[in-house]
Amino acid sequence: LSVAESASGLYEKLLGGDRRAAARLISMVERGDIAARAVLKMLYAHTGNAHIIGLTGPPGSGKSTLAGRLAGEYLRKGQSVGIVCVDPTSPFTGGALLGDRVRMQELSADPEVFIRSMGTRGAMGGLSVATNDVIDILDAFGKDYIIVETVGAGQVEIEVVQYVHTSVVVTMPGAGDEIQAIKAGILEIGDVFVVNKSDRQGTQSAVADLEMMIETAPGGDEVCWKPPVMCTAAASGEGVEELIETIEQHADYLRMTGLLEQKTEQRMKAELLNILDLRVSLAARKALDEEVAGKELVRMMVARQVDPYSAADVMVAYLLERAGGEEL
Ligand SMILES: Nc1nc2c(ncn2[C@@H]2O[C@H](COP(=O)(O)OP(=O)(O)OP(=O)(O)O)[C@@H](O)[C@H]2O)c(=O)[nH]1
Ligand SMILES: [Mg+2]
Repeated sequence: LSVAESASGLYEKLLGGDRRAAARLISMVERGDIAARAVLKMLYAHTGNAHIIGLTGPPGSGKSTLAGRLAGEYLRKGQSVGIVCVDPTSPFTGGALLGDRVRMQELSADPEVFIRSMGTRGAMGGLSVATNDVIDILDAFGKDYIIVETVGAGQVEIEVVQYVHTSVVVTMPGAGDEIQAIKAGILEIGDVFVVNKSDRQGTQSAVADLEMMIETAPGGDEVCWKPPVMCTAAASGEGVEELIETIEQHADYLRMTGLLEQKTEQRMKAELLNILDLRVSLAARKALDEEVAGKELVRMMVARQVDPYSAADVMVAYLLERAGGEEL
């Protein structure tokens, strides 16, 4: 089977609603198989219809449980859902779901839900690129909602939030340190805040803390959307319907204000930059590790005949020269 043949075959099947084709393509993306690119190129014209929801927040706050509940609720309303779990702290899982995500496993049997779990990839930036690819695949596959769960705080989380339309930050009562962490980084990126595990003590004070932070956040006055703080008990499903309504309101807000287009533009730019970062750095690494010209350059640096900046000039010119080729 030639690559071109299987690419268009896969493309046809995927658009025809073949789940296995979608799963196959996603696995290719997860493996970093560049043959996926040909299909992704064809699929792109069919993307842009899904509403993308991000779930971020401290470990154990209930993001996966909430994702499952949201998906269940959307299904009940006759809408289809894809779920992507991005976990930069775990090794590449090959799409397997972690053992504790029982409810997710249950859901994954439903043909209208599609769940994938993405772990760390070898290359820097690879996870962001792969995540974006999977979002595009699920979007082209016709999912109405795509839920992206990111585990753990940090750079990846903030990066992934660039790809979502509505960013939901999930925390829980009594997580004082976690709320501090939110204050430090995630406050700026939340469109909706959720205090999950509202069946536990301390829910009201967690809500008050968050509301206070939002109130005093810099720049808060100029925007029309004030991030609401909501309560859910994902375990029992309480508050999930209200959360869905709020997500809908945020989607309407984005559409009415033209912010949706702005967000999309931002996402496209980030997507392109991520791909470029990855490809350029991979090509540079390969040249330095394996090619005569690259090895020679390093040798000259060792001999103090070339400084790192001049070496970079040489390398950029070298890479640009063959930028039209397949390798970059
Ligand atoms: N009491 C209570 N427990 C909950 C609720 N929602 C989730 N949990 C429990 O909290 C634990 C963590 O839930 P997860 O959904 O795995 O949390 P998570 O944020 O996805 O966790 P990581 O992906 O590991 O960061 C599980 O044992 C859940 O059963 C809730 O509303 N109330
Ligand atoms: Mg989880």
